[in-house]
Amino acid sequence: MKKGLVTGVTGQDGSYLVELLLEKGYQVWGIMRRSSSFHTGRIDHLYKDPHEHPRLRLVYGDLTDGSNLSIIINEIEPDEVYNLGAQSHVRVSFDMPIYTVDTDALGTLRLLEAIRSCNKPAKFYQASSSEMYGKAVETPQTEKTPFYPRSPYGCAKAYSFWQTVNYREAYGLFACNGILFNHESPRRGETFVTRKITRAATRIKLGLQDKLYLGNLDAKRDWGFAGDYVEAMWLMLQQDKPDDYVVATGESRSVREFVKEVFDYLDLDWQKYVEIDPRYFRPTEVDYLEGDASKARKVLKWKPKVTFGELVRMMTDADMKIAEQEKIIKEHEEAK
Ligand code: NAP
Ligand code: F7E
Repeated sequence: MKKGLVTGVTGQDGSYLVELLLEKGYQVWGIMRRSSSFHTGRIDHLYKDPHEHPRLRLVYGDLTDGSNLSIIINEIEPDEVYNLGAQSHVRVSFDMPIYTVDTDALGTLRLLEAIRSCNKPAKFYQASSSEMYGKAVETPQTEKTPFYPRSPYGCAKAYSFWQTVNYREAYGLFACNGILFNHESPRRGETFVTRKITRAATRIKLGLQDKLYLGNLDAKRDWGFAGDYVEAMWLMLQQDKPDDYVVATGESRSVREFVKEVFDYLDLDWQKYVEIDPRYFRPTEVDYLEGDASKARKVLKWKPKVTFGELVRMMTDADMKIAEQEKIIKEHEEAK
């Protein structure tokens, strides 16, 4: 049985990747940070009943603690390591640049070092990001497009990208970068723009909220579905040779278009509810990203299955269910 180790197991992608690895018959270990409150909501359905999924185990660890990572890797001796753990919020990375770099850049290096010093080094997947293209020098972006990061997050991810390439070339590690463009789902963190919009719009529809405050509506992103993208991660580690791949839909839309699509679906006029709050602007913005995933399509035989419209409806429907529950609770409280 193959052994997979996932950092960032409690995050959006971690949850979809664990589902995929379990489906494929892996024994999976997830590295989880210690927290004062529960934060396993995205994987509870996989983990809560250990009889149902005895092949998923969680261990405490942190990308800022190299000795802990070494111990975990040496004990488990995984066949594949997926490094999905990160301080993944671009806006927050301007507020916490040192922590972001410690986790997202040095954290990767700590993990690579732990793998390199193992008797049987694992295959390695690095969660690289389209944020590395930043102020993009060409459109669409491919594996050959030079990086121009525009945030501490983007800079940290560019560092990790090159460390991954260098460990492959210097030590022969089977190490791959997936350069993933934005991918969303009903499990997306609520402060990323897509989920913020679907949460607010469904609450507005049910009278639970009056306004939605956003920043730059002109930014354009290539948005796909997280469930499709974790499949590309796995495929990279099943190839004969390690390499780097762009994973994207090839279609780019503005934040404004995303807002309109969601509000139209709910039969609401978005202009009545959306207001601009400069607090959400970034010191340096990434204006326009659009990926060219031809290489992944050709070599990995990967392609996205969920369309933009389907993604919007999937997220809005899921958030409508949450809003409906919130409304019941609110009415219950008011009736007391
Ligand atoms: P996410 O939902 O924010 O999940 C991040 C995960 O990393 C969480 O499990 C978090 O744990 C964990 N983490 C944070 N700091 C850590 C630390 N110091 N040590 C160990 N774990 C830590 O992000 P995601 O959307 O799933 O993204 C997964 C990865 O892909 C990230 O590396 C992200 O930067 C990258 N990426 C994402 C996208 C995208 O569009 N989603 C695109 C390109 C690349 P807690 O639950 O405890 O917070
Ligand atoms: O912002 C604009 C904002 O925070 C998208 C991460 O997963 O994808 C993600 O990073 C755009 C930006 O994602 C609000 O200025 C407007 O232009 O949803 P986001 P991101 O910054 O693209 C990449 C690929 C990653 O790797 C990251 O880990 O939307 N925007 N108004 C807003 N953004 C937020 N968050 N909130 C707003 O109110």
